[in-house]
Amino acid sequence: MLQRLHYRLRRLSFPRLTSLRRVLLLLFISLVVISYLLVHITYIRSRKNFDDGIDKPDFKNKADKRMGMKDLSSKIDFPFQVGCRVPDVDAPRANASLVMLARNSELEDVIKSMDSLERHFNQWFNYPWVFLNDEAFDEVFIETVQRHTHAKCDFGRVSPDKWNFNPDIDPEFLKESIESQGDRKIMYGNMESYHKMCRFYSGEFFKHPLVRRNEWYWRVEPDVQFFCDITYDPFIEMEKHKKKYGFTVAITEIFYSVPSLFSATKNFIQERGIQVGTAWELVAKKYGRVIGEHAHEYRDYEEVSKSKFEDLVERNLNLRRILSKPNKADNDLRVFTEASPVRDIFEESYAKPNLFHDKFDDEEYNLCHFWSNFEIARTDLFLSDDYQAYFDFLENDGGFYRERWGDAPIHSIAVSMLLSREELHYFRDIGYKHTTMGHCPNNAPGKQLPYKAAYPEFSPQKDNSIFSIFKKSSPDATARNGVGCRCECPVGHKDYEDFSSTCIKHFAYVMSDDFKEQKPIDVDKIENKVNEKIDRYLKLGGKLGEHSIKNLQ
Ligand SMILES: Nc1nc2c(ncn2[C@@H]2O[C@H](COP(=O)(O)OP(=O)(O)OP(=O)(O)O)[C@@H](O)[C@H]2O)c(=O)[nH]1
Ligand SMILES: *[C@@H]1O[C@H](CO)[C@@H](O)[C@H](O)[C@H]1NC(C)=O
Ligand SMILES: [Mg+2]
Repeated sequence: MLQRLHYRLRRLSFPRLTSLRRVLLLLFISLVVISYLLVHITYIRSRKNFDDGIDKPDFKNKADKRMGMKDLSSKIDFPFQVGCRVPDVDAPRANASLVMLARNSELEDVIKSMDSLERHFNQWFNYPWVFLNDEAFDEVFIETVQRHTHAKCDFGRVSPDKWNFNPDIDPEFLKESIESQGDRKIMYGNMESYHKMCRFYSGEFFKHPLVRRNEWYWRVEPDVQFFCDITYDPFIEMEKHKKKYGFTVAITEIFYSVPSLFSATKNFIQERGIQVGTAWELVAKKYGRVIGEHAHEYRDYEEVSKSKFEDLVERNLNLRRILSKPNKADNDLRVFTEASPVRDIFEESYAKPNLFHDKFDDEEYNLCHFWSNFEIARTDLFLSDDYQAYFDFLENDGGFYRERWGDAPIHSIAVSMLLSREELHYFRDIGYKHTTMGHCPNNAPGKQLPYKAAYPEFSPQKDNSIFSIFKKSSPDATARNGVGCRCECPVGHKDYEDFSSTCIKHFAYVMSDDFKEQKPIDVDKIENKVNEKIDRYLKLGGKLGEHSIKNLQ
């Protein structure tokens, strides 16, 4: 056997090399070895920096205006832990499970998610896993999954009557509706199973005995990754801070998947007499705020800043004055159009085209939703009479097949409708990725601790391969406002906070200390104020429309 191997190797050996070639080959090999060592040392160094917790804030970064660099904390919501703590492995646990819906065929991706969550969190906390499937899990699935955790695993079957659409729906109509969404190229629109999955996660999920047996659930999906160590118990912290729903990523929904979800919701709110709370502004965009005699001139400008709005008022008032002058000179208008800094208003339109109207009572869905493939939430929130009535209402509406309503926008609209702002939580410190999108926070400067595995298979040596440096990079450990614990982000990671920031920006705004519910814009009042300023400007010798009077005291 060995001899044969030896023989084969000899046959493979190089032809005779000239001495020059030998030298070149030697040089090449030593180059490879040296660069290997260099990269390795840098890697170990960067790792050591984390472990020693010697990261120092670097204030030269102050100019960086990216969302990811901002402090998003407020009095009502902030990370439960900035940086690391020593996991309290003996503390009492919450009444909670980690829950994943999966098919037998997804085993590999299921394991990926499990390994990642076990490594970054559950090795210290040992929360039980629950797996759900609309078919029976096979032996291989059950055995393999159990080998990847020290915690208990339970396997549940979703019965056909809970998984399938109501048999009273005309099957022809159902088929046609779903197929037509494929024709219109709505992402996943023509996959019946996808519609069923969304419907399941919207309502039946919470009623499953293996979910409702717990006060809390952490939803996990196959093929997700965690980047930071979660060294505290998120359920216990949620409880302590009276939170009911937590997320890691908030992005905008594809409009065409939910064209009538919001108006259906508004119907439900009216029918059931729901009093929406302070969280409603997270999803509801309000229109019709402009009031006053000349309100019609400003309907499309509700969104512009206060100072731009005043520019508009000033322009209109100037125009009105010029046009009402008994002997107006051509010059009056010329000054106004050529020299005035408010001239650009003529060229620029602040009004966004409103092509898709889902408006109802002057409100519109802003399409923001919490990505529901990660959720840490109270089960009873979704088992409440109000939520279940909402689900039944949506079910009767038919949007789960007529359109492609996702469980993410439904959960998001529901928590915004039923909760107050204080009850929502952004797990900004949890680095997370599914498919192409994700979040990986900066590490908290000076608040890192050495990593200590709870089981040998998670010891750092196991993960010390030279190649891991090409897959991971530690995010800027000196960045301002970092919150993460030992985060290692994929090389080239683009954070959704920086690259798809509309919704998280809006969330941070609604949660901020100085957030106020949007008040009406009273044009009469603004006109009076601006008119006074124009009068004063003219008295000082100014010409109508010549300068913006904004900076006049
Ligand atoms: N058991 C079972 N699970 C399903 C079925 N359809 C979806 N799922 C589960 O639900 C998860 C989400 O479905 P996906 O099709 O991945 O939907 P998604 O995450 O919105 O889409 P991607 O971004 O493409 O991953 C899957 O990973 C499965 O675990 C199904 O028919 N049966
Ligand atoms: C966990 O919570 C569920 C649902 O609220 C409850 O029925 C159950 O008794 C609780 N279990 C324990 C051990 O407290
Ligand atoms: Mg998926």
